[in-house]
Amino acid sequence: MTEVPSNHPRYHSLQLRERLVHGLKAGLATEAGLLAHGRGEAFDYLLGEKSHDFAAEAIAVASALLLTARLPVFSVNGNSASLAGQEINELVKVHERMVVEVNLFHHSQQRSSLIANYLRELGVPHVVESSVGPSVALPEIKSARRRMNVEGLAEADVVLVALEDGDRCQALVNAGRKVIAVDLNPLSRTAQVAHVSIVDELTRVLKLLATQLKSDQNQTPEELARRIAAYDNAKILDQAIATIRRGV
Ligand code: PTJ
Repeated sequence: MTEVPSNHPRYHSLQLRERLVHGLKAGLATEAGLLAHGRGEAFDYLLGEKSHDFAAEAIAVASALLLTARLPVFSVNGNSASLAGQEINELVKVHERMVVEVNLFHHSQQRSSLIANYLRELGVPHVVESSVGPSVALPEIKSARRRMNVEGLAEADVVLVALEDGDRCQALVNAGRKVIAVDLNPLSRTAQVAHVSIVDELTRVLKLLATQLKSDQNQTPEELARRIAAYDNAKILDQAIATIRRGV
């Protein structure tokens, strides 16, 4: 790993790059994942590489949805695992009912199992793979990604996706799931079709979400439901786009 001096002005961004390169070498991520990361970096640069109020508002609603869900599932791919394995582990520790399901765009069984085992070794308690064990097909999707594990996505009512492709996000919405998406690009189809779009960088989001879940644990279901009902995702996306325009 390249040593990034901690006083470098873009230390965090460069560290994330190193995490992804390491993930690629370890077989967790793909070469295409590097390109997806570069796109994310560009949007993060325009957003000032910091979390904004529109992300905080979306995170508060995400927390309410995840806490009131019957079965919350976090759909994890190679980039998410490489960038944020530790943050995923910390998140599920504060919301123990959350299932982590490995679901890949560029599917190979070897990589899926490698990611699942990597997360288990970090301490994530409930990891399943879309491609292992009984599953149900997600309508509209033709590739291997259509599989939904019966212990996870098949039964989920609330799904957290990160760095997701638009087709699958749309298919999950059409299949009745409440979808929370983490995506730095507010114009992406994923961000546009999700119910709650968190326009912010994944590792920052997961830390903020863990803190929010902790502080919401004693909120009443009525208060959480009020928060969800008052939320307007179109307004959040507009604010993110306006912030990028100002950044330019
Ligand atoms: O591991 P696999 O095979 O499942 O593949 C995963 C990738 C990410 C390669 C695949 O899902 C993909 O190609 O994704 P896209 O369609 O390029 O979408 C990725 C989106 O995530 C883009 O809108 C990026 O701007 C955004 N993004 C990239 N890095 C981050 C991010 N958003 C938040 N945090 C990031 N670190």
